[in-house]
Amino acid sequence: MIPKTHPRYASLKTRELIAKGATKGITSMHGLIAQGRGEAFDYMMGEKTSEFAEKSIAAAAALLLLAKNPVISVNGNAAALAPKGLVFLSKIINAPLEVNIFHPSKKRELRIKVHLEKFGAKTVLLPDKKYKIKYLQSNRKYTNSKGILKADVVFVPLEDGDRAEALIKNKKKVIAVDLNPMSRTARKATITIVDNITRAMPLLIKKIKEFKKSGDDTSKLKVILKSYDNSDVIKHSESLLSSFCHKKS
Ligand code: PTJ
Repeated sequence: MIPKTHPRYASLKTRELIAKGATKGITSMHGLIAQGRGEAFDYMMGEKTSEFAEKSIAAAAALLLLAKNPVISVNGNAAALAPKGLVFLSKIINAPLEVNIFHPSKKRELRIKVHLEKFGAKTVLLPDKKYKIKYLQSNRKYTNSKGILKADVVFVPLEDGDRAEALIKNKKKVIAVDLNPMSRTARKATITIVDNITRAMPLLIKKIKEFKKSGDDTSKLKVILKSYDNSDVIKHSESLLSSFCHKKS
């Protein structure tokens, strides 16, 4: 058991979730390495949500509420770290969850689906080899015709490489959650939330609830989106990283 007084309590609890995910066969072994990389960036950014991440979260909430066919893409890491939040998000914006994994495994896809259903998910779509998105070679190209294939906005929490770019080329808007502001995903996404998924999910849900409660009309949400500049968020997140390096030298 990790004592709550441990200075790295939150980080160690997150590690525990990923390790459990791997033991249950939800998260791939590679997912443990991805988590380690994320932890390093999180450490350098002070393990808290920056004001720039908060801006991205507000813009993401606006975009999800304005979307006609939003879809939440789930991989092995996201399923282990934030199942409750992902399921809740799918309910409040009325969007399906779609399993989409990089390291191919039919068994793992099914396990992720069952895992999300245990957390109350109503619709969990699985990729279908009949439907592919263009400009992508990896296993991530397979989609569901009721999900990512027809989506206008795809929520993509923590993943590798080139799918964000491919989704954009397929005329979709992409919301990424990625602790590495230098990653291809972070740079190519429409909106990049540079934050740990474990912190970003509750904040995103809170923002969506806030917008819904205040009855914000679409024009107000559109203003939020119009004034949002993703390259500025990336720039400031990188500055945060470099200021950490300067502090230590
Ligand atoms: O389940 P699969 O097969 O789809 O595989 C999923 C992983 C994550 C293993 C796969 O997509 C992968 O290899 O990803 P990468 O290339 O390691 O990229 C993951 C990105 O997520 C990196 O930029 C990490 O910094 C970032 N990251 C890791 N943990 C977190 C994170 N971002 C937000 N919150 C985290 N907890």
